[in-house]
Amino acid sequence: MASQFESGSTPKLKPLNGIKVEVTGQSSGCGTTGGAGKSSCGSSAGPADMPAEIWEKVKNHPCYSEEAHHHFARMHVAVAPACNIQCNYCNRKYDCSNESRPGVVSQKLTPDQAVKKVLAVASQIPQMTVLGIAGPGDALASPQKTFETFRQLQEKAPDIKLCLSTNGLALPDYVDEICKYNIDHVTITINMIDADIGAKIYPWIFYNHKRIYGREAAQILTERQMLGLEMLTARGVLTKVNSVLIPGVNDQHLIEVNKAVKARGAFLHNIMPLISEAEHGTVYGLTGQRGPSAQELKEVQDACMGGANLMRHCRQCRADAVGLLGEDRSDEFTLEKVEEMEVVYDLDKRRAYQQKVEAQREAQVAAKKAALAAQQADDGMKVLVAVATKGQGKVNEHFGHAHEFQIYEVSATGTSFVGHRRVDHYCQGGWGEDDVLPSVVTAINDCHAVLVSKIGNCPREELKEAGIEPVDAYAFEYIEKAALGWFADYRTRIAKGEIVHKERGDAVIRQGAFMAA
Ligand code: CLF
Ligand code: SF4
Repeated sequence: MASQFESGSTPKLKPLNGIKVEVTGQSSGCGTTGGAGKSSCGSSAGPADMPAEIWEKVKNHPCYSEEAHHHFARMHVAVAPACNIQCNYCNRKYDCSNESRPGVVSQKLTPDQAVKKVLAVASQIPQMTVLGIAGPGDALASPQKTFETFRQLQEKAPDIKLCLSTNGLALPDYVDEICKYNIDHVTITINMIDADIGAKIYPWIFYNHKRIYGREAAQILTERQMLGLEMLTARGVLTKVNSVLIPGVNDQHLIEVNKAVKARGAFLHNIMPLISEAEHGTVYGLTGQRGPSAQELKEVQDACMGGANLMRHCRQCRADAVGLLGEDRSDEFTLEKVEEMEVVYDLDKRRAYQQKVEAQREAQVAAKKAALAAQQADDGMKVLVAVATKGQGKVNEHFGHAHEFQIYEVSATGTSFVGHRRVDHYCQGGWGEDDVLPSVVTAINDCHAVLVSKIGNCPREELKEAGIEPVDAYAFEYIEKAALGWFADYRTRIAKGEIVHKERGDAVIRQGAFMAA
């Protein structure tokens, strides 16, 4: 399939299966122009490197802008229970798309219930800017429920961006509807463009009223996905492609997928690790298909630099997630609780709050620029650091309270977000949990330092022994400023002969998330 189109700034798209598609308006976004495909663009860049109208669409979207994800929240409503394909990494007995916490029961909602919930969340969490429908099945396999929810929200909550996630099989049939309801952001999960590879990922699809198996199913799926992507691009809808990295199945192939989706106008490409714990009961889980290590994931992502812009801050959310990425406040908004809430959807209050957030975000960018200006000359050194944060772009979380660490690559030329690592809380009710510490060390084992707001003596010593420097000197500073400050100090200590720089090893991506959107 990769040979079906040519790379370059004006891709020539070969009709798929005899369907001729004219792609116009390809140049709306930086990821769609066939430019350099800078990784910063679309993930953290500002108006300087993208057209103003695209920046308007992405600047408050926590998934489409890495910078925004520190400040703005999203929520999902689980209105779409059915699915029209089977992925080997999914078992919806739990909660669609690889819910990794067996026993967690999400509430499936009617459109009316969903709208009520969105308004309740919007009134309590003013930084919630995006509503996504990401399952628990496929948003377009239950089109009435999905579009009825969007229709009502477009009227009742006009400042909330609408976002939809799909496997793409039904997508070409619903592009008009997507445009009709101003759904500006669509995610398509595309794991392959080669039906032989697809047959190892998808046992069947349900298409044109029948179940189709194996290679034939995968061929139809890839054609429909590419067609849907082209149609959305032609209509100016911002698209993100999610891919699940399955070692030995599609790892190297994802580089071809990246080129293919870029050529068809995808704005972002999000390569996520396979989650395949046996207890989830998925085909991959039961057959022992492993997920990638942190280094394997980063290698494929790095190999895609220069293609479609990359998203690396995905948290593989639940289909009913509420809050900042990596945070789950859905328990606060169960149907029962929403019923009892006084819901006041105050647009002015929401806007005022968001302006405050915007000012904070600008301060973060300014702090980063100042820290960069203070760096010594670049000698090519790059290291990873882990950061404990609970939002606002700051190092503001206690080591023992962190349920994830954000990983940044730091050099004299800047910082870039690499990913996050989930961990169990080290601190359990005031006491450090010794059993947990080794798993935290394994999760950030590729890092030279961990930046926290506070850390106790016991974990401090154990981290040092593992070769990871615990750092609380930058508590409550903006992350980039803190990381660059520590890096400058680290290099100074090396130059003075106080320490010796050593390479770090690989890290383990903890299984325990979810693959929707
Ligand atoms: Fe939801 Fe997806 Fe929209 Fe975001 S999630 S529908 S684009 S609002 Fe985001 Fe969650 Fe990753 Fe999805 S972090 S799983 S990419
Ligand atoms: Fe369907 Fe999503 Fe599950 Fe795949 S992961 S089978 S698309 S619900």
